[in-house]
Amino acid sequence: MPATHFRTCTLCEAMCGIRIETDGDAVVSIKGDDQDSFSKGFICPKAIALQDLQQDPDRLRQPVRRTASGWEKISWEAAYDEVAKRLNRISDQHGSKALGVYLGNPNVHNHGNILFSLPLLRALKTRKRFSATSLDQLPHMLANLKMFGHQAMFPVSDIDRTDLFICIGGNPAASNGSLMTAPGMPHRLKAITARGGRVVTIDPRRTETSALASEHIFIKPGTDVLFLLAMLNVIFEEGLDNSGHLKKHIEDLDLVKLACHSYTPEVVEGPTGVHAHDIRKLAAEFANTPEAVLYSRIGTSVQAYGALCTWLVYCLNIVTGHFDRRGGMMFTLPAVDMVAFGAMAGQSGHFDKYKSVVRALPEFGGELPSSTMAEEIMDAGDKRIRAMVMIAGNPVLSSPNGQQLDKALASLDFMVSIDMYVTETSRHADIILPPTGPLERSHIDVVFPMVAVRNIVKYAGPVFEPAEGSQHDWEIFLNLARRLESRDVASSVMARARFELMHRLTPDGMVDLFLQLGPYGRLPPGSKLWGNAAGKLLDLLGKRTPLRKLLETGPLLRRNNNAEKNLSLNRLRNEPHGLDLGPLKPCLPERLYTKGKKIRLAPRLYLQDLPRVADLLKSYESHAREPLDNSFLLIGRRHVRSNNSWMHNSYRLVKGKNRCTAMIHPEDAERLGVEDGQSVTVTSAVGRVDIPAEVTDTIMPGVISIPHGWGHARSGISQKTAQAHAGVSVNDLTDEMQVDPLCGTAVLNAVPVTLMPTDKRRVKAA
Ligand SMILES: Nc1nc2c(c(=O)[nH]1)N[C@H]1C(S)=C(S)[C@@H](COP(=O)(O)OP(=O)(O)OC[C@H]3O[C@@H](n4cnc5c(=O)[nH]c(N)nc54)[C@H](O)[C@@H]3O)O[C@H]1N2
Ligand SMILES: Nc1nc2c(c(=O)[nH]1)N[C@H]1C(S)=C(S)[C@@H](COP(=O)(O)OP(=O)(O)OC[C@H]3O[C@@H](n4cnc5c(=O)[nH]c(N)nc54)[C@H](O)[C@@H]3O)O[C@H]1N2
Ligand code: SF4
Ligand SMILES: [Mo]
Repeated sequence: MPATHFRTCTLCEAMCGIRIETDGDAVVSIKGDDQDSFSKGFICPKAIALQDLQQDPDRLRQPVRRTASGWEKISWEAAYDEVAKRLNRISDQHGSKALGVYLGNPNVHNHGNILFSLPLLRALKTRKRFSATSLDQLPHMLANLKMFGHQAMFPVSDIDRTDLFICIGGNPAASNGSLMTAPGMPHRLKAITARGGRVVTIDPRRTETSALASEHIFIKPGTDVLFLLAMLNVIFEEGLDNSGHLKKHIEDLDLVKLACHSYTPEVVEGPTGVHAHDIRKLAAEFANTPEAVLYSRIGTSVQAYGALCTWLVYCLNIVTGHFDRRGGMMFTLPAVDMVAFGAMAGQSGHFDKYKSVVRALPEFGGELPSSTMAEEIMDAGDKRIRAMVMIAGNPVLSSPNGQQLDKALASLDFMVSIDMYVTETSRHADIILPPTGPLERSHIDVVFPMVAVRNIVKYAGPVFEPAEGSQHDWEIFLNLARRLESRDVASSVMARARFELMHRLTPDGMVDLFLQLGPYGRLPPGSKLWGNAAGKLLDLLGKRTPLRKLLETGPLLRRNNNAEKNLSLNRLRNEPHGLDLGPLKPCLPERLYTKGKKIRLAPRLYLQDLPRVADLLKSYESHAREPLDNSFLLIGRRHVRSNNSWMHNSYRLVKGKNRCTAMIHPEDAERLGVEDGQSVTVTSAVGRVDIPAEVTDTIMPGVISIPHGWGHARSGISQKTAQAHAGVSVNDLTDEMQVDPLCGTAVLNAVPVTLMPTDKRRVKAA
C-alpha cells in the first residue's frame, strides 16, 4: 500500500526534512519536505541514498561469525552469548583494562545510541574508550569546558542574521555545515550577500564556499594560529575591542592582550602567506560590523594547533562583542536539554584526569585520543587492549595511520563490531552484530539541536517496521550489557532492574521525559511532578538525586518565554514537519557553568601552549623559505556526494567522475611534470599512496588536498559498489604520532608529504 512519511535525514548535521513515499516494504521516492519547519524543502544528493542503504543487498541483516571459510550466519542469542563469554573471559584474566571501545560518528545521529550506550560502557568498566571526537570537535569541546564550564555548551554562528560571515577552515557549502546545524547552507550563504552582507573564506583552497563568498584569502595550512593572534593583536592595538554586555562577565582579558602582543600582522605575514594589510583590514571590518561572526571548523581544529585556534576564535568573537548577541556566536536552548541535565547528572565534562599508557596523552570526557588506539593494542605490555568493541565506526579509514591500526586490530584476541556492513574495520571482527537501519527506527535528533542556528525539534516514528528478529543498536547495547553484568552477582540485581526498566521505557520514553522536563516542557520546573520525573531521568543517567535537591535546582533550569510550554512526545507526534521554537536568544551570564558565572577568557592550559607558537614562527624564520621541490602540505576535503567512509556503496553517489584525487596547483604540476589525471605517488612519514592528480588553481602552491573515507580495495570487505570505486585512504598517509600535544586531537591537516609522478618513481626504482 502506498504511504507518505515525513522525517529527518540522518546522514549529516544539517537535519533536512525529507518526504518518503513507500509502497509496501519498498521506498518509491525520497524528496525534500517543503513543509519542514527548518529545511523548507532543501536536501542534498545524499538524502536519496537512504533508499539505497535501506535496500542494499550487501547490508548484514543477521549476526555473523568469522570462520576459516568465511562469514557464517548465527542467531542473536548465540552471538550475544559468545560475545559476552569472550569479553568476560578476557576481562577475568587480564582485568577490564584489556577491553577497548570505539564509538564512531553515526552514534550522534541516533538517539537510541546516545541515550542508551551508557549501560554498555559501564558494563565494560574500561577507561580505554575512543571515539571520532579526537578526530573532530575535541578542541571545541575543550574550549567549551574551560571557558564556559560545560563541554557541550557550543557557541553557534548565527548565520541567518549576520552581516559578515568569516569562515576559517570550514567548507559549509560542501559539508552542509558543522557545529552550525542548518539545512541549505548554500542558500544561507547566498542570503548574506543578497542582504548586503559579506562572506569571507580563509582556506588553503578556494572552496565551494569561497565560490559563494565575497572574498577569499589563501592561508598556508597549519599557520592559522598566527593569523588569529595577529587579528587579536590589531583589535587590541587599535582599541577596537568592546565586549559589550559581557564586559563585566569576562575574566583575564589582560592575559589575552599579552598573549597576542608580539604577533603583529607584519610578523605573521611570511609564515601565513596572508598580507599584513589584509589582516588589518579584516580585523577592523570584523570589529566594526555590529552583526558579524568568525566561524571555524575542521581545518583549524584537526591540526597541530587546533586547541589554540579554537580558543582564539572564541576569544575574537567575545572581545569584539560578537558573542551571545544576534548575528554573532550564540547559544541554543534545545527542547532536549542535554546540557542542563548533563550538568545535573554531574557530567559537565573533564579533561586530563588520566592518561593513555604508551604516550601519556590526556583523556577528554572519559576518552583517549584515537591516535593512540593502535599502540594501546600493540605496545602497552600488560596493560594492553586485547579485545575491542567497535560501535558505528570505521577507524581503519578514519583515523591516522590506518595501515598500523589494521595490523593492530588483526592482532586482537577478540573483536566485536556493531555495524551493518563488513567494512575495512569490521572485517577484523570475530562477530558482527548488525543493527536496524535509519528508516526502521524512530528518530529524533538530540545532539544537533544543541548546535543548530534555530531552536527546533522534530520526531518521526519508523518508516518500516523492523524485520522480524532484527535488533536496534540500543537493544544490542542492553542485551550485551545485561550479559556482561550478570556474572557480578551484587551489581547484577540492581543492573538487571535498570535494564528491565530501560527496555520497557525505550529511547523514545527517555526522550519524552527530557521533553516534558525541558525548557518547553509540560512540567513546570520545581513542581513536584517535575521533581519526580527528573529524579527518574537522573536515576537512569546514573545519578540518584534526592527530591529536595532536585526541587532546589529545578527552577534554575532556564524556562523560555516562548509560546511553546506544552512539549511532550505525544505533542510532537502531531507535528510531522517539526516545530520551530524560535531564533537563538542571549542567555549569558546565567547559562554559564563556571564558578561565579564568568567567561574564563584565558585558561592557563592555552597560555602554557603559546611557546609552541613562538617555535612555529622561529621555524619559518630560520627556514630557507624555498621549499624542497616535491615537498607539500597535505590537507583534507569533503564532497557533497560523499559521507565519511560509509556511503560509497550507493551507486548514485559514486557514479561519474572519480572524486578521490590529489588536487595540485598548475605551477607545482608543471614543475614536477604532472598532468591532470596522471597517477602521482604521495609519500609521508608513515605510508604511500598512488592517486590520480587533479590539476587546479583552486589550491595553493605547495599544498595538496585528498579527501578521506576512501580506500575500499582492502581485501575481505563486502561492499561491491564501494569496492568498484575504491579510491585510496588518505589516512594511510596521516601520522598517528602527530597530534596536537595540548589535547591529543589527531593532525589530519597540514601533514608533510612528498609527491612525484608514479611512473617516474617506478623508473627510479628500476
Ligand atoms: N584525513 C581525515 N580523516 C578524517 C576526517 C578528515 O577530515 N580527514 N574527518 C574525521 C571526522 S570529522 C569524523 S566524524 C570521522 C568519522 O569516522 P568514523 O566515525 O570512524 O567512521 P564513519 O566513516 O562515519 O563510519 C561509520 C560506520 O558506522 C556504520 N553505521 C552507519 N550507521 C550506523 C548505525 O546507525 N548504527 C551502527 N551500529 N553502525 C552504523 C557504517 O556502516 C560505518 O561502518 O572521520 C575522521 N577522519
Ligand atoms: N558531504 C559531506 N558532508 C559532511 C561530511 C562528509 O563526509 N561529507 N562529514 C560531516 C562531518 S563528520 C563533519 S565533522 C563536518 C566537517 O565540516 P567542515 O569542517 O566544513 O569540513 P570540510 O569540508 O572538510 O572543511 C574543512 C576545510 O578546511 C580547509 N583546511 C584544511 N586545512 C586547513 C588549514 O590548515 N587552515 C585553514 N584555514 N583551512 C584548512 C579545507 O580546505 C576545507 O575547506 O562535515 C560533515 N558533513
Ligand atoms: S545536507 Fe544532505 S546529508 Fe545532510 S541532512 Fe541534508 S539531505 Fe541529509
Ligand atoms: Mo565529524
